Amino acid sequence: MSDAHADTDADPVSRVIETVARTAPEIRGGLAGRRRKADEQNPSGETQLAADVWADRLLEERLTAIEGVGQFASEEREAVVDAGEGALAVAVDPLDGSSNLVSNNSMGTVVGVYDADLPARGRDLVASAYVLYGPITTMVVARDGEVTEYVIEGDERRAVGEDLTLPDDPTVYGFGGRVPDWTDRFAEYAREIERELKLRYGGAMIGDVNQVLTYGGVFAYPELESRPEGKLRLQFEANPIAHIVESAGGASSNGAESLLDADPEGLHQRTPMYVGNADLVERLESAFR
Ligand code: AHM
Ligand code: MG
Repeated sequence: MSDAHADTDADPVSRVIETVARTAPEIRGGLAGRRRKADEQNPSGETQLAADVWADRLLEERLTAIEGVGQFASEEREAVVDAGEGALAVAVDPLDGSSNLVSNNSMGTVVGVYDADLPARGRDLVASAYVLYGPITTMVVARDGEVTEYVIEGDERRAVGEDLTLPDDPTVYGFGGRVPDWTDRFAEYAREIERELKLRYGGAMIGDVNQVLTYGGVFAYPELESRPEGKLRLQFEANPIAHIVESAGGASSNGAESLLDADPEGLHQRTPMYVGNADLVERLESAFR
């Protein structure tokens, strides 16, 4: 990788980011042949695709080899993997939105680098990133309060947007779950938002969040009647995305407080998730109060 070859001396956080960037084209390159179901379920009880299992193994092998990484955990495996000595814990969703692989739509890889043992609070994140496998492969990284977007082409990673912030004038929203399953208080909020913004929902959190980062707006996978805890997982999905969105000047919430302040109860714990422009997230919280 052009900016990663010198990475033997890089700090471990940079090495994690570089390793994910280097692995992304490989993950992408192997998707075409891995659209079938994998006769297994992940710890959240969802059917895995061959691609989920494969991306998980690639990332595990490479990220656990990094000096300074002591723990590795993934949405696709039950327990935390002991990676030896090291203060950092890396949590990944190897292929977010992988059901989109069947219909050939966007997907992503999500990474959270925590300076604490897992499960950890979002405030313990020292960096977070996602890769978006869209028409092109991009990577968004949050570190030290700054968000950078890169284009990944072959073994090159080129910064295309520095110090990204959410546009002030939001235009898009994307809400998951079936409308009849929404709680009354969320449905009421959604009705207001629908009048102001336009719907952009693709079924992969990373694709939908990237639209919010690009155009401004709000993404939610809300509390549901059938599942008050929502669908997305705190360690692998909600925390890293909240960290990125907050670093870009936006806000996050679980309905009551910033996702980054939520105390983790378990590795695969789910949480309702609301992220986007600060005023839109504040309106959600005040509607819920
Ligand atoms: P996954 O990580 O198992 O792919 O699940 C997460 C995905 C998110 O990307 C997306 O926001 C959500 O599940 C969509 O769920 P649904 O298909 O139920 O609308
Ligand atoms: Mg996911």
